Amino acid sequence: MPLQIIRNDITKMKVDAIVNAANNSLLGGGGVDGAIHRAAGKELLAECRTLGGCDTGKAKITRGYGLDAKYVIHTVGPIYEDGKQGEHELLESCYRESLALAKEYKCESVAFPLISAGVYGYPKAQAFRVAVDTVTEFLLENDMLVYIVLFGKEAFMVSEKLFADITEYIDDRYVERHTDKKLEKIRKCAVLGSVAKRANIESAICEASSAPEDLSSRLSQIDESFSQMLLRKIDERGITDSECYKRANIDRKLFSKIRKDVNYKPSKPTVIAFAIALKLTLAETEEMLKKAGFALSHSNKFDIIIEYFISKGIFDIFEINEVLFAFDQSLLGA
Ligand code: AR6
Repeated sequence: MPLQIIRNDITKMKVDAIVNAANNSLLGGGGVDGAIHRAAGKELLAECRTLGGCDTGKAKITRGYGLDAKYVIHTVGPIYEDGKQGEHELLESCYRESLALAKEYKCESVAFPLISAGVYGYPKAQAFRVAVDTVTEFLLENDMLVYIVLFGKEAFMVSEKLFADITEYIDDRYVERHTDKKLEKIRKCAVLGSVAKRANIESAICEASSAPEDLSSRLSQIDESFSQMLLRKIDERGITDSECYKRANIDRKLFSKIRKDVNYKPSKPTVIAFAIALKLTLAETEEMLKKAGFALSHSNKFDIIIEYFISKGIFDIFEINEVLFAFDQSLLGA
């Protein structure tokens, strides 16, 4: 099941468990720790007192009390010095140990803040990378919905170089279209054209329905559906269904719905998520989008960002989602 990156206050998350960036005493503090204790109430501190503290890189679990979450998993991140004191391994361990506890307590959903990325000084972009990589590795073997919750304006994770490249790519394709009056006119004509086209299609449908003997032969000519195309591509790529939906950051249940329903109508981000998982070319992506009634256009940033990654042959859905997130666009997958 998938990884979601969202912007929120973690104390507001309706999940089975939220993770707390605690200290070795487990007796509360500032930052997210303070916010969680305030929202959960005094009983949380009372239970924490019974735990005997926690080592750095380890995790302990309590109930959630006043929170919407059933549990709080308290983990202690490393204090960042210079990156050479085992900080990376300790931080990875925080995520692994927390996820293992969540699994043991049969949590289906869990939300993490960026451990160590506040008072403990871990550079935010690096802390984010560790979070995404460790959670992704866990999700390859386990079914769980994991949120990485960013707070306030934390949208720093995309490297400056990548950010600049994509901004330029967007500018080249998007701004030009929207500032050039001639092109705008052409675009409007195209829209009118498509209205006319639709009118033709509608009249064709009317004709078809007024001639029922013709209808079944017309219907038999309908193209392969989205779901059929998806399953065919999975076979052609020689990957398993689960490899495909995991790479697409798609929930197993949604995948089996698509598998069972030949006429399933997916959303645009879902189609693109599968296109990325299957490493389709731009032309193949367009073809798959068409099956679901969509297209890529240069008049929105989401499409241009997707086009950027596909044309560069970068098919890491989490990397793409980081960028989409940084540009305030919908994310791919569930
Ligand atoms: N929801 C989500 N994220 C938050 C929230 C919130 N309500 N509040 C802060 N963050 P920090 P650490 C983000 O300092 O670096 C405590 O005093 C914040 O922007 O809370 O692991 C403990 O008791 C940052 O990205 O935790 C320890 O002594 C991230 O949460 C020490 O701080 C972690 O920031 C732990 O330091």
